[in-house]
Amino acid sequence: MRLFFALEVPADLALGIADWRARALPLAGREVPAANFHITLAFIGELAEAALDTLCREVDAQIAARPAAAGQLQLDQVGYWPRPGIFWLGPQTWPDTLGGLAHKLGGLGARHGSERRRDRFQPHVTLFRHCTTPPPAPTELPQFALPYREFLLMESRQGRHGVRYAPVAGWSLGD
Ligand code: 3AM
Repeated sequence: MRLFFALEVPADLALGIADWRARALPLAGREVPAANFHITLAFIGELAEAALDTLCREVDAQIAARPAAAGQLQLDQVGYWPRPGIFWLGPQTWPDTLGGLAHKLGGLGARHGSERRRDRFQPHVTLFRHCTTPPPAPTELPQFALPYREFLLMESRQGRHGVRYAPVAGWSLGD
């Protein structure tokens, strides 16, 4: 199973973001379908199905030891990372608790063999992949509120019509 931890983008917000993308940005690279919008907290990579229970119990234990808080992100900036060729939408600031959660989940992933990320955590929704040049600034600035009360363990499945993400487990965040 190919897994990652993520915050879900609710369907109505995803449609709003896709509408804004169509209005405010030229087509750049490959458009990510609105149904696939998410905010990755930590990438786990390939995990044997037999190890899934262990991973979930480790997350339970982490959350019990240090509960992470629910919150809200203001998705108000866009960015471009030339190396993966990704154009994204994300917040300029975010709660330390969210960065802490991403760090903890990344640590659990590392225990299961995934590479620890070395770059700074920047929450983001990938809008376009395979961009070879930086897209121009949006003609309309983004301003989307993304409330989050839980995070999910997602499975990435390659289908005939592209990649699809399916939730495998979820954890509520405290107040
Ligand atoms: O949230 P985004 O779209 O930026 O790029 C992949 C996607 O991130 C990333 O995990 C998310 C779900 O697929 N990803 C894929 N392979 C990766 C890897 N080897 C990776 N992130 C880190 N290392």
